[in-house]
Amino acid sequence: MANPLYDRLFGRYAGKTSVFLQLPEGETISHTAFLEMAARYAHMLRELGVTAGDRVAAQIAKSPQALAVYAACAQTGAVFLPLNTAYTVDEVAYFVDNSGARVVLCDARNEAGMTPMAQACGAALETLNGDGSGSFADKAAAMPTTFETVSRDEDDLAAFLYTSGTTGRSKGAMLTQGNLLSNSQTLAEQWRFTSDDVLLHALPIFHTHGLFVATNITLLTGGQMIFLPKFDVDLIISHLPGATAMMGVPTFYTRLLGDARFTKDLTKDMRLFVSGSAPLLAETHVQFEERTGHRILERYGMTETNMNTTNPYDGERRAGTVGFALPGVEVKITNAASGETLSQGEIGDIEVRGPNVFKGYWQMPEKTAEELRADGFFITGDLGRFDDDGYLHIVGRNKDLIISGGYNIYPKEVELLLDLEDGVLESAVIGVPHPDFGETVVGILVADGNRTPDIAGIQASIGKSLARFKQPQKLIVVDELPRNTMGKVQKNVLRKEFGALFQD
Ligand code: MCA
Ligand code: AMP
Repeated sequence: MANPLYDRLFGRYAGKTSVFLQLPEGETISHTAFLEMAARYAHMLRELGVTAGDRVAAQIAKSPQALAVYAACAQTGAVFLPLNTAYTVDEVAYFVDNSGARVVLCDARNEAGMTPMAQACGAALETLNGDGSGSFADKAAAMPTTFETVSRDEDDLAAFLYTSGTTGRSKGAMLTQGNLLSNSQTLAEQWRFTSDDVLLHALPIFHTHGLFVATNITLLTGGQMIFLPKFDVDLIISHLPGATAMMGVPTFYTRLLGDARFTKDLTKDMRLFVSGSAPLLAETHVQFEERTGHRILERYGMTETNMNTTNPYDGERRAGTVGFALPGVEVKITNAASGETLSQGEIGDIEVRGPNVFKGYWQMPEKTAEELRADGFFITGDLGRFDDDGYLHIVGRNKDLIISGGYNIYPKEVELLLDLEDGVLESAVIGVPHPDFGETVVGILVADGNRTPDIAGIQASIGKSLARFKQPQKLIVVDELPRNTMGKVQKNVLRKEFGALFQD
């Protein structure tokens, strides 16, 4: 009876008392204690009716317990569906309904708001809080500390991660055990992770970066994680001396550079800083090296594909590039419409194929067919080119996407809500440069002529259904939107006009 994901990430530590997690206050959690917690949770999932292939949705704070839910899903063969804690009940309702989740885990503070939604979707609702308390943990305490692992194979689904689309409707990216394992194995080798590593973990664990890259690599190689509840400069500074590696989005590094305590001496025992999820400015690269002597290693990935390319561990880490295709991963630059591969140096669509590429979007065969070719190449929606030395440069996006502090916002989703507001004829949502988040969201409105849009009222109204990070930081009323001869809104013109809004 085999279950590659569980066996290779978790089961291998059976009986091992070595430290797995260090918590900010100094407490540690051993591999054995973690496995026992996961086994109890696996029993709980079974009690709640979960069988192999069922979806378990979790909108819970980052904690060792939240990680044990992931392990419990692997052990029971359930599909883990982690959700951003910033999502509103409306947003969560869509994911629970669309995925057909059998169980929903939420923070007790959100229980009242989530109950009608869970009932309507026919899902069992339990609570699990950031401090480890909650109905799920309470009931699990009475369960046995071992669980017979459910047999699965590499082609079975391990997780759904929802990613929005240009239509504004989120799609559940189906990731298999093999997708996750092959990618973390390759990354661990490329980035030289061993059991001696201590990873300073400050990313959320509801996205690929914090869960499937940072956590899976550590589990695969037997190191430890200093597991912080979130990114906080003071916490990072106090824990850096005990760490060997850190992974982050560019905002982590610009915030650290903004603090005088972040010095060469503080980072002297570190061997690796990785950046991804959004473009790292070349100037951040330079400043970081000047300050610490370390060169950030930038890599490129997506929810649908895990990681695709990386700068080299040894050799030049070239600023403004995302390096080379990972071993086993093919990357090509194409004319996406014709599918034809372009010549070296030309700018085109980045397409990717390999064991890392997902199975498709849950119950959306037509969307899957639009982006995943029959020959296995996935059309990323990113635009790039290879330079003379083969480094991949991401030069733009062929998709209308804003990345703010590493979180993705699809303008269409925000525009659909803005268009429903009183006094609004139409809207265009754009991303503009922001010193902290890289990009931030701005909404451009055209009044319908009947009444002047009430900006504060609109902000409050969309805030009821839209996560805070997706809400426009500014709403601006204009007479009309610039359009091309085809009638399409020219967002590049808007981005140029409003591009300096947040510049110092
Ligand atoms: C928080 N806020 C944000 C963001 N985060 N607004 C815009 N964009 C954000 N990313 C809001 C809060 O709701 C709050 O609103 C205000 O900003 C200030 O909050 P603050 O305390 O400063 O924020 P924070 O808690 O420090 O969070 C910033 C952060 C965090 C540390 C950059 O967003 C973060 O951890 N980002 C990482 C995301 C990530 O892991 N991405 C990987 C995706 P108010 O004050 O008004 O209430 S995976 C992926 O993309 C692919 C696969 C890949 O390649 O990795
Ligand atoms: P997500 O859908 O959250 O997985 O976001 C994936 C997108 O993040 C990619 O399609 C890219 O547009 C962007 N991305 C990830 N890593 C990088 C990077 N190193 N540089 C530029 N963009 C990146």
